[in-house]
Amino acid sequence: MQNAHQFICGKYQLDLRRPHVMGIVNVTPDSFSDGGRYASTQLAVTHALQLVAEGADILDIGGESTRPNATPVSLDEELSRVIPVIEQLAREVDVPLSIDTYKPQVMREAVNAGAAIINDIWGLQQPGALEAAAAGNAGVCIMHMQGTPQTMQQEPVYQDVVQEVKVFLQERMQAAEAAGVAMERIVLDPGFGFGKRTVHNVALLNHLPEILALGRPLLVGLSRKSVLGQIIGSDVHQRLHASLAASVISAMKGGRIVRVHDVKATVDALKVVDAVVNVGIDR
Ligand code: 7PM
Repeated sequence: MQNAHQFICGKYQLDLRRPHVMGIVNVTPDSFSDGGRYASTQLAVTHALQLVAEGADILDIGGESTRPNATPVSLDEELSRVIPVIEQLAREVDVPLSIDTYKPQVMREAVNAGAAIINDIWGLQQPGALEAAAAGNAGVCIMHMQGTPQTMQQEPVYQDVVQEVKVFLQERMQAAEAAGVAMERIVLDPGFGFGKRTVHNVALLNHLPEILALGRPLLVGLSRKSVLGQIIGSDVHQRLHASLAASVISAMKGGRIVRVHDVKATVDALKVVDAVVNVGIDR
């Protein structure tokens, strides 16, 4: 497939033949002090700058509204969390900023503030989301989810998880294109942990190449997720090594962007993958 590795997002044109690392930046109210909005903005910005120093290629900024089981965050609250962070980072770093939201108005204001990627766990299914994504020139990550964040882990059922995720992503990719989002602006994400049991997550990772056949780069988010806890039997703070294994497998199976908490370790691991896959082809 021609240019299946090229990802256009805002002013950036990423060559995803090298696996890219997306660092996670959560903007949450600072529960430990009374510092208010300014303090949580500065905490998030400082963390983001650290991730860039560690080699993050992309930053994913989220106001927590998309986290499974999270208390829903109002539109105004989400905007007041993420917009100041995006504005400041847009001035201070030269990597694409991604906004993790499903709300069309957050998409629009984030892009106006300097975001180059819209990361939507709802796959642009909310009313107005397709139009909001098409309005600017941001890249878009379309993710698969079965159910809703409140109910999705109750009893996820699939006949054929790989095929069902693939059909969904194909349909949403076509809907985005019909709405005016150029193919080069789209990446796809199987949505690990979003309405999937361990068997489903493992099957999706193993069969990533089938989803890659849709012709667009794949983003994979497995960092610290409970599927890894299920496999290794340890809590969320002891999942670094399992997360690195997942990133390496993802990249070797064709995943082009990995969304992670632990940037430096992931950058190092993926340099080894790149050296073998893209550099070690001579013989
Ligand atoms: C609790 C459970 C807290 C899960 C946070 C999470 C993805 C994402 C998230 C992903 C894309 C997390 C997740 N996961 N966006 N947002 N892909 N595109 O681990 O896999 O951060 S939230």
